[in-house]
Amino acid sequence: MLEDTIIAISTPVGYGGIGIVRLSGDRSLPIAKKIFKPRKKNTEISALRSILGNLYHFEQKDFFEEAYLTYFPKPFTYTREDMVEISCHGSPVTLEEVVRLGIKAGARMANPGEFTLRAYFRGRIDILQAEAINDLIQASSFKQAKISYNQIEGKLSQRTASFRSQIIQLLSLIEASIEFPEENLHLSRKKMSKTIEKVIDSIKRLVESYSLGKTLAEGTTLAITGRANVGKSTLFNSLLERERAIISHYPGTTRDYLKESIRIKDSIFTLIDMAGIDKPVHPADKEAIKKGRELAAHSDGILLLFDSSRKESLEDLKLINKFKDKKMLFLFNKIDLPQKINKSKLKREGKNHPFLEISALKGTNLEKLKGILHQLFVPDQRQGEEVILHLRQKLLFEEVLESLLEGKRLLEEGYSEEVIAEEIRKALPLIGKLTGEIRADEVIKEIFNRFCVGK
Ligand SMILES: Nc1nc2c(ncn2[C@@H]2O[C@H](COP(=O)(O)OP(=O)(O)OP(=O)(O)O)[C@@H](O)[C@H]2O)c(=O)[nH]1
Ligand SMILES: [Mg+2]
Repeated sequence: MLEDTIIAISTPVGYGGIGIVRLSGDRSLPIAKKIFKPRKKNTEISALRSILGNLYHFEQKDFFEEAYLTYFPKPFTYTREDMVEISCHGSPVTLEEVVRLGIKAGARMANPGEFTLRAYFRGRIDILQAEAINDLIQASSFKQAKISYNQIEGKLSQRTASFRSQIIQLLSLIEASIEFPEENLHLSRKKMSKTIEKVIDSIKRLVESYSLGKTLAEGTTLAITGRANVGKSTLFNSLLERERAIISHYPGTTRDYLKESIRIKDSIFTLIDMAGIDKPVHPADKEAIKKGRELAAHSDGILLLFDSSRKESLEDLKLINKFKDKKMLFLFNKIDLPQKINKSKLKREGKNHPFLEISALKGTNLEKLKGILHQLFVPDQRQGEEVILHLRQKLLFEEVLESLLEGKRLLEEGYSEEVIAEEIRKALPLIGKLTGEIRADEVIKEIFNRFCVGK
């Protein structure tokens, strides 16, 4: 597998100003030379320089495109192998023909993420860095892209390595006291306890950073719910700044749900507009209401709308109760009209849920609403601290944490050093799994399958 020379289009599918075909492996240059001919006859292809030339069709025996070729000799390349990049116009048919000819000349079509997989197999990057490369490419905000860039540079890997060395240090401290029990036992126990607490604290913070990581990577899903006719679709459209949903003064206008995303500052919010949760009138309402309840229950948060130009009803109270355990913001809509709703009663019913008065129609307080949404749903990033973006990483760090916490407990309860050491040592293979030092084929397959071909 690793001996093959691989080839793929590295630029996105579709038409573009420029398209790039990449090769990696020992035969990259000889294969590329069959397709690419320098414009100036007898030009030596020197390393790390773009050379102008033409693409040669060795089956049809003629030229078909202008191109630049750049040769990157190993070992200081993306994959640590010899690499070649051919850039020409971003025409899908031409690029595909280049790949086809490359394969005819001895290359193999690359699998998704195989260039990066090679960088990992050849030890240039670890799994944390490989994950970060894909994160950077698919980042939904600049903030997330910057976090991923730092991880590609190795910040998270270094942090993880420092946990490992602190744990090893701790183990040697414990082992020393097994071997020389006559040394000041009390003192060393205190020292052990301090060291372990320090590591626990840093790992805890890292685990906590996942809530920000998840928000940045996946965005926040908000369900706009409330009774029929309260102005859900009007709010949905106003936040999107376009007429996406149909609005009418008849209750029951929206039946199928609508889902669209907006960006607030550095984060993506996916808004769901849905049918009003009310007494069904039409047979289709029943299904729509059921769907609405489900969507609301699975969202990250709820915008519960009330029509404040009308008296509150039992249905409003039911809705508050139904979602009281979720992150929820009360929105008193239609404040441009004479107010009839008993806001304090509803607020009391909702206990700690924040609220805001808006007019979805006139746009009153919508900027404020965006600010509150960001504040409520996007956790803060601690200055200079790493953020983890993957559940895989979070779960493994949590396991590390568990074994350290258990070690700490055993230490405090006066268990023998052997027992404590055995518990703490469990953390080491977990760290190996995190960085990919311990290779789990399933995990690797899953990670690299998320990549595009050509990366
Ligand atoms: N005056 C005023 N009218 C509003 C406001 N928001 C919505 N409306 C009106 O209320 C009516 C219902 O609005 P929609 O956005 O369709 O309400 P909905 O909650 O989506 O209704 P359903 O889809 O039927 O559940 C329309 O006539 C809107 O113009 C507001 O802030 N002020
Ligand atoms: Mg609607």
